[in-house]
Amino acid sequence: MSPAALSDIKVPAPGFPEDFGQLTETEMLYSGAVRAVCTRLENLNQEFRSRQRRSPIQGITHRLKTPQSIREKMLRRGLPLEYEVMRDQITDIGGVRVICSYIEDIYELSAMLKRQEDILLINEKDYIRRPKPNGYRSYHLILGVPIFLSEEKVFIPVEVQMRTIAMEFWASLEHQLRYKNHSEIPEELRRRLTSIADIIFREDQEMQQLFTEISRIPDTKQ
Ligand code: 0O2
Repeated sequence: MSPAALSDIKVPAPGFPEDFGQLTETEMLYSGAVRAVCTRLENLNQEFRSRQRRSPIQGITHRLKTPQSIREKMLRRGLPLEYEVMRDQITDIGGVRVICSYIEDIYELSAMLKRQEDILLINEKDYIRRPKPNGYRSYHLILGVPIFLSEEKVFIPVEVQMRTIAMEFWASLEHQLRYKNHSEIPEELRRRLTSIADIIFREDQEMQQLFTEISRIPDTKQ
């Protein structure tokens, strides 16, 4: 995989999406890219399972950002509602979330994905080593995924979020709390949320340590 600038990514420009139901070309491109990433992850999981007799991936989910949510994000960032701007600036229209068993599985799987030569690495954010101030932890990759059309190859950006079961537990509840509560969450409650994220992370580290130690015990059953 080679690093790429977003400007290297070529996507046809059919117009700004009003509704993915009507805009089949945009939907087709992004959902094709998302499916391709899911398949590659499933293949890696299968290989891992056959070699090490365990699955590093507990679950994979995917989604396409709705046109309304794309619009809101662009307006929030003060961007003009134009297809080319959306294509170049909004890199999480196609999103894949990978829930892993252990922290090290995330790094191993992301390294395997990054080694795939035909995928471009557009961006990488390690919110596990450098969590967000609110405690959010996850490993984000923005990949440029090749899609072969009848006459050309285009690269479509897909955001891959990789996190442990514990990180997912925190992120999904925190997301719900933020969206449920339209008013600002008071500082004291935000501090408590951050402290829960830190506690959860220590448990993740403990589980990783336990796993590593148990893996070193010789297998007498063989
Ligand atoms: P949704 O509803 O999940 O689609 P940037 O301009 O790069 O700083 P961007 O594009 O938000 O900002 O990138 P970032 O920080 O990598 O976040 C991308 C996605 O990660 C978000 O998408 C969320 O899904 C998730 N995320 C980031 N920060 C948090 C957080 O504090 N809590 C939770 N629960 N999720 C987070 P969207 O578009 O914001 O939302």
